[in-house]
Amino acid sequence: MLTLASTVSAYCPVSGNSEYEYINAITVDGAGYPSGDNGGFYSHPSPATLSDISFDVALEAGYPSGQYSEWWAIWVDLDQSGTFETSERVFETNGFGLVSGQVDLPPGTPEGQTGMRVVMQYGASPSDPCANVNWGEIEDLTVVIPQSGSGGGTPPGVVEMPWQSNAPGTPGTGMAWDYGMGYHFTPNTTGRVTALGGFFDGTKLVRLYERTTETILGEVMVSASNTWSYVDLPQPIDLTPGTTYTVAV
Ligand SMILES: [Ca+2]
Ligand SMILES: [Ca+2]
Repeated sequence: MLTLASTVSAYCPVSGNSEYEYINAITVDGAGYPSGDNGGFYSHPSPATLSDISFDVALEAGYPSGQYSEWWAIWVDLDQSGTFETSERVFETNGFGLVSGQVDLPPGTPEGQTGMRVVMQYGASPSDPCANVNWGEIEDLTVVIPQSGSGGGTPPGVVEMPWQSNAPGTPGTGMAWDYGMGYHFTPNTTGRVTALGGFFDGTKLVRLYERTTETILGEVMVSASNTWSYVDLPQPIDLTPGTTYTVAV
C-alpha cells in the first residue's frame, strides 16, 4: 500500500492515561476504526466520509484488567475553525464496554473536511475538548461532512485521487502529472496545510504543488517504514477555495 496525505490543521494537544481503560475501537457511520491501547491519545490517519449529518457511532472501551463504566463525549469542529469549542460537543453517553448512539450535527453544518475528537474518561462526563484526562483515552478522526440534508451522495469538500502503485515517483520533469504516487484535491473552503506525509517504505521528498501552474508551494523529506509518517512544513500553506493542489513525490 502506498498513499500520501496532507494534514489540514492541528487541534489542541491532549493526553490521557490508559492504565485502566482505553479506547479500543470506534465505529463512525458504519466504518470501523480500531486502535487498541495507545497510551492515552491517538490520531487516526484515515478520514471518515459521512453519508449524512446524522450518523451512528459505536464506541468500545478496552480494559487491561477489570471493567469500569466510562463516560464518552464527541466534539466536531463544526465551523471548521481549526479549534474545538466547548459548544461543539455533539454527543455524550456512558456505560460499560461497547456503547452506541446517534450523532446529529446541527442543520446548516458546513460541508467539507474537519476534525472530530472522541474523549473517553472514567468518573465524569468530559466537558472540555482540550483537557487532559486522568483515566482514559482521547482519539482524533478527520470527518468529511456532506451537504446538510442531502442524505448522502454529495461530493465531499476534498476530492482525493489515490495512487496506483508503489512506484518511486518522478516529479519535477515534464510534469503534466504523470506522477508515480500522489493525489490532487480541490478545497471548497479556506484552510491551511501544516504538514505533508505518507504511508510508504523509505525516504521521499513529498511536495505540495499548485496543480495548474505546477508551482512547488512546499516540500518536506519524509522517512517511513510502512507506517503513516508526517513532517511539519517550515511554513503553513494557506489554501484558496476552488484551486486544485497536488501532493506528490
Ligand atoms: Ca485507542
Ligand atoms: Ca470550531
